[in-house]
Amino acid sequence: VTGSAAEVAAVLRAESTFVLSSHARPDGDAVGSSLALSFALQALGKRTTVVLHDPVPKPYQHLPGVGEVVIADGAESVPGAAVILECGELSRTEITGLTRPTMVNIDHHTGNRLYGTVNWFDESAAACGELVAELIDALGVKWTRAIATHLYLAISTDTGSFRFGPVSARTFDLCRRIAETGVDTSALSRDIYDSFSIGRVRLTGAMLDAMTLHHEDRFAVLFFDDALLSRCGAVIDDTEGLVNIPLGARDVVAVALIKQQGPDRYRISLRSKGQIDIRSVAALWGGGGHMNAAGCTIEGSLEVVRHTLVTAVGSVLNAVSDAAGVN
Ligand SMILES: [Mn+2]
Repeated sequence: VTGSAAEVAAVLRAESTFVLSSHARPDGDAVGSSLALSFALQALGKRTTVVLHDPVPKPYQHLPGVGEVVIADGAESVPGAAVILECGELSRTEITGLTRPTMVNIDHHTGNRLYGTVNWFDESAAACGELVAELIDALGVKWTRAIATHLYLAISTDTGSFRFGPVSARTFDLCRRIAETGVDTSALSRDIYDSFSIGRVRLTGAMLDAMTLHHEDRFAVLFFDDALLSRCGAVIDDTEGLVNIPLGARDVVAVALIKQQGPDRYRISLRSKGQIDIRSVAALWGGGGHMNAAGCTIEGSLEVVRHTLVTAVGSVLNAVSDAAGVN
């Protein structure tokens, strides 16, 4: 752990205007952490602007404050101290103009580069939203329903509904307090998880139909490209979270989702269960993330990319089997 909620709170109290940002292609933790903190700073009478590189995913668009999020490539025209949430390095924002005299970095990703003028990094947090919750307490701001809604979005999505990552007593204590604000967490969960398009449902079927299995069904590989998206009537937003589906099979302990980004260029999302360190696979190609969720970009033909991934994941699976004393 680097830094603390108290240290960050002292820095934030001294400023009056803020630009908050998070990573490109924002997920629930990026959106929830940014907006929860934005509402808390506003409660202290401060001016805030949330700037993201890409639109908020559709299932979260009706949540409070999302309509005021600025989508832009640059934040030069937005005044104030910068607060960067949920980014291992500043470049993950894909936004220029965020380097400021006061730049706060709050994150839980292993390998955070500590690029802020103030850094608070804690990889024991199940979501960046857990750190934001502590920070809001340190700022002395009462949790409103809007704040609690965004904290729940962050925590629920980053843990896959409390199934993975370092879910702890802290996680559930925060959720107890979220429920106490009057947020209807089951209605919110239906909004978050059951509001997909029919294109998404069709795409799920097509991708699973073409799924390949390797290493005695322990490793599943999914693939999509623009042609498959359009054939299913789906858009890129519809692919969020699909990488987790094969983990629903008892035998599957690791998944790669290969997304074609251009000729011979593929974005890889990786997931794993338990002690399978999938981040070590992403790191082979300069990627990053967490032990059970990581990503990287690989160049080459699809068949070569698939083959190298199968080999790399095989080594990780064997290492875990060896450590467990089985073959
Ligand atoms: Mn996160």
